[in-house]
Amino acid sequence: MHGKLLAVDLLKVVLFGLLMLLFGTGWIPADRAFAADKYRVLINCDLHQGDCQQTLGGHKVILMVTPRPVTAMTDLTFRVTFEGAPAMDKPPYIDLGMPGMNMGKNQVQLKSIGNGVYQGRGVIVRCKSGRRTWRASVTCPGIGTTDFIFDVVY
Ligand SMILES: [Cu+2]
Repeated sequence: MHGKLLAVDLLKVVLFGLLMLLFGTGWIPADRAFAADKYRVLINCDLHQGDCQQTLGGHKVILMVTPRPVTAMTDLTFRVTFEGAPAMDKPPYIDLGMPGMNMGKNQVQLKSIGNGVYQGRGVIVRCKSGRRTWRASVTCPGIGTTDFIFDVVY
């Protein structure tokens, strides 16, 4: 009786140790966090496949991020096209962040390359939670902001 109890306790300790080992390595929480990321339903854009479009102040706004697939901790080029090339007092910019999480300020400054096309470089960091849903908020001063929500490869 006593011996059996001890064996069960030992089994619990071993299982607990195994679990700690698996979770401690990091890949299980990251995987689980990705699967359980409720913000994935907000994704409105597949930047891995190509351009994404939104409407801002009656203008079509096209976002392109290269190289693809869009990967964290990589030097990325962000290109925003404003169809109709609306006049802007100041250049547009992009705020990179995650829905539901404060990731600190990460702003991409864009420069005009002509005909309503603006370009800049930036880096998307790897979220420690393992969640991969990111948001690029494109702000056009004097016109407004529109959000592109997309998956990032880690
Ligand atoms: Cu995060």
